[in-house]
Amino acid sequence: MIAGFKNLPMQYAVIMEGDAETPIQLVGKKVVPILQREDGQHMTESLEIVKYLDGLGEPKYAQEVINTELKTWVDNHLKLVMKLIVPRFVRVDFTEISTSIARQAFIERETQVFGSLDALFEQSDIYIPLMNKQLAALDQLIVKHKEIDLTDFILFPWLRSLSVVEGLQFAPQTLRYMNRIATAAKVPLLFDQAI
Ligand SMILES: N[C@@H](CCC(=O)N[C@@H](CS)C(=O)NCC(=O)O)C(=O)O
Repeated sequence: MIAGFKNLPMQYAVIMEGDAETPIQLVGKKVVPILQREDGQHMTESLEIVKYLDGLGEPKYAQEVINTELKTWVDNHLKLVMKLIVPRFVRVDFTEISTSIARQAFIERETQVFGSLDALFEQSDIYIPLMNKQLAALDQLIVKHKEIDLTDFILFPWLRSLSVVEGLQFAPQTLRYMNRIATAAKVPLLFDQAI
């Protein structure tokens, strides 16, 4: 998101799911994202990376202002969001799971946390109406959020993830917000892969 907002000349490399060796070599643990800076140092922690890259020039997009209502919305509904996105993420087309070995590694890692992902997918009929209710409530909060700040780096990724869920109803202001941020950050939504 931050690289897109700021038009930073980044080079991207995908660490395949299941590849522990590469991140451990770079930063000593199995984690993404990882930023290699121009000075050769590596950074982890997405929000720290955002703040570092934001500091490289004007204009600024990641001012340390957090809209607490939106942050609370995310915190309160993250478990529900995960129940909807995880059983779909293992099925769709992401580069980091584009080999059968990587996809299997992802399925195994998520199954350890969530149990049967097929069973979770089948429970969508229960979770989608619950999520729709919370998305309607979100619309009331999102209209009050005007400027881009650190909040958007917390909220938008989850809304983008939810765009992979067929049958969710994003309320009008939320949909407008998602399209606006996706365009400005050059991070496409997932509606075309929705299942
Ligand atoms: N707080 C960290 C969380 C990083 C994180 O949990 N990354 C996940 C993927 S989104 C991960 O690397 N999980 C370990 C794994 O893939 O084995 C951040 O925001 O960067």
